[in-house]
Amino acid sequence: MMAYGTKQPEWRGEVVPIAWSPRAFHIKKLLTDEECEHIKHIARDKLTSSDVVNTQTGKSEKSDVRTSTGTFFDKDFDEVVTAVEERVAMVTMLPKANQEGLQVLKYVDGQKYEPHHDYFHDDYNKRPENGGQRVVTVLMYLATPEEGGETVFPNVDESLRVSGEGWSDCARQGLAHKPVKGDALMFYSLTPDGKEDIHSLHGSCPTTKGEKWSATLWIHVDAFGQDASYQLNKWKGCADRHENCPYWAGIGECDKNPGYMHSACKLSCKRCDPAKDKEKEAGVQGAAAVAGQAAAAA
Ligand SMILES: O=C(O)CCC(=O)C(=O)O
Repeated sequence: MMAYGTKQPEWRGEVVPIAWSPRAFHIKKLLTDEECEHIKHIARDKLTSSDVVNTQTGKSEKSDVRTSTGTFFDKDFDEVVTAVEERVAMVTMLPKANQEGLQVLKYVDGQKYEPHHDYFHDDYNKRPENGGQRVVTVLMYLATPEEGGETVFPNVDESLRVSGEGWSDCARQGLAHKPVKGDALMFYSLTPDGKEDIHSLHGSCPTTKGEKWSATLWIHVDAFGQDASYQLNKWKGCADRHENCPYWAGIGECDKNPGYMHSACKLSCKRCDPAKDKEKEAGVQGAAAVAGQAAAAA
């Protein structure tokens, strides 16, 4: 059990390991009752039927594998959403810039989400401007359903399967976790050495009585969306944007991990020429000076 009580006095929850394959943790009391109610309130009028990502094209589309309704929020949508995003950054020890916007889902009357991986199978969604691959998911429960709605991991060792009364048939197909309002489930889509973890296959069992509400934050290996554009633009020239680039390049990462390295470590991977960059910059400044003189003369 990990407690953050002494280092993070503002948060009194706990992180309890559930399994190591997949790497999954139960986060107790991540959200307050008021935060759960607030997020449901702002989501309620925006819910539409949920889409899935086509693994071939990377585009969103409707599908029978996911029958819930849901909606997305921009980052920092309001004070409560910002507070939740910051708490998740603290607990996962990954920057808020690497998070996607919050997704809220509602399941009733047997609605479910068939098992799937959260990591991307296509190149488009894991391009550097998108923060690369998803590394971890934090699934926050905003309500406690009366029956069903467990999050299930079917691709696990037999010994991890749940059994007995109190679990739905679907949950008994694997390692399962019951949604409890305010708690969260955190699991990694990548193994510690950065490979896609097939054991992170997971789904939502049918919610057969009551309502299940969840709020998901997917966290990437690098900055996502606007945060990524900002960082990439900041380093548009022939430069590295991480201090470890020379080291990574030295151990062969430019060839092993070109998707990230060729964009983030352009200089160390020799993907550009700093001398040409300087010439280009001088050219732009020279042109600006000439334009300035012309304007002054006019
Ligand atoms: O709601 C759940 O338990 C699962 C949700 C899920 O799998 C997802 O949003 O990727």
